[in-house]
Amino acid sequence: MRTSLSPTSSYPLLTPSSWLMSTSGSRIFLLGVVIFLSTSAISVYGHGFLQSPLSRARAVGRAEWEAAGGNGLGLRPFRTYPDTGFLVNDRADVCGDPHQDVGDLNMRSTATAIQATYTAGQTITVSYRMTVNHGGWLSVKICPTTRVNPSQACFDGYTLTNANTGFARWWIQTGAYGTQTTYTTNWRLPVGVSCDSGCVLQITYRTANSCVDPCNASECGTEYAAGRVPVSGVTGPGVIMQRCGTYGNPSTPPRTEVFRDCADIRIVASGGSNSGTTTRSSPPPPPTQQSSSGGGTQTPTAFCSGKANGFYGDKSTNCAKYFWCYGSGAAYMSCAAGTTMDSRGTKNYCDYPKNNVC
Ligand SMILES: [Cu+2]
Repeated sequence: MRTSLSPTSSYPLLTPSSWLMSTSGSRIFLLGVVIFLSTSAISVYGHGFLQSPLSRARAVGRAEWEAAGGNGLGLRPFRTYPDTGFLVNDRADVCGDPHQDVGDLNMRSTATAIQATYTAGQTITVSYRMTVNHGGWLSVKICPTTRVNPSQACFDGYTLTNANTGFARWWIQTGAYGTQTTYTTNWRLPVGVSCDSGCVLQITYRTANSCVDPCNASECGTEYAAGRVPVSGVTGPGVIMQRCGTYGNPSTPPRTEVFRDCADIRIVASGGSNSGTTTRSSPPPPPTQQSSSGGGTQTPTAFCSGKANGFYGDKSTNCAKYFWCYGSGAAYMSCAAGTTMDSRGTKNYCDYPKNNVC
C-alpha cells in the first residue's frame, strides 16, 4: 500500500520536467497519476547517484534523474521507458539502468574513464547524491577482477565496511523527503586487493519507503530498529512500518525500492607494509584525489583559503578540473571527459560546459 500511494515514485507518463516538478511539491497532480495507473505499471527513475567517484551514467552524460535507476521491487511487471505500452519484469541491475528498461543503456557493460585512484587498504570517501530520499541504507562493494559486465557475485565478494560505524550498511539518519542531500561516507578498502588496470565500485541504496529492513539499534539506531524512519517526511510521526521480506526473493513481501550505481576506479597496491590496517581507529582519509599534483596555477590549499566550502572549476583548465574546498582541507579533482565544474562554487557536480560559468 505504501508503495502504491507513495508520491515519491515517478511515472513514465510524466516528462522529465514534470518529474522535477513533482519532486518540488506538486503532489496533488502526481497523486492523480498514481490513482490513474495501476500499481503494477510503476516505473521509477533513479533516486540518487554516485557523485564521487562519479557514476558511470553521469560520466557518460546522463542527466541526474536518469542516473542510477534500478528498481528492486522484484520480479513484477514494470512499464518500459520510454513508454511503449509494454510491461517488463525488471529489478535493480548490477549497475543500475538509467531508464529502468531492458533495451536501454546498460551501465554494467558501459565502462568509463577511471574516476578515482585509491590505495589498497585505504579508507575512501564516497559521496552519494540523494535525489529522492526515502531513508534506508547505503552499502558499497567493489569488483576487482573486471570492468566489463561485473557480476553481482563478484561485488558480493568484496563488501566494504563503513569506516565510521564498522558495519556494512550505512543507515540514513538525516535529511528529508523532498530535499536533495549529498551523503559523504567513509569506507575501508580491503587489504591486499588492487586493480592496476581499474575495477568497479558499486553502491546500493535500499530504501525504507515501503518497509524497514530488520536491524539492531547498534547498527541502525533506535528509530530504524523500532521500525520507524528518522528521515523527515517519509512517514508520519511515530509510524511503525512493516519489516521487509528477504531481498532477492520476489515471492517474499513486502519489498522496497533498491537502486544501484557504479563507478570506474583504480586501486593500486599498498607500498608500505603498515598501511591498510583494518583497525577502526584509522582517521578519516582525505577526499578522493584523482591527481596527486596540485592545482593548475596554485595549490588547492592556497586556492581554498578564505573560500566557502564547495566545488570551484579551475579556470586555467577551462574548468575540466576543479578545486574541492571542504571544512578541513582542499583537493584537486577532475571532471569526467566532456563535463566541467562551475567556477562559482554554486554546484556540486560536473555538468555540460554550456550549463556552467567558467
Ligand atoms: Cu521512490
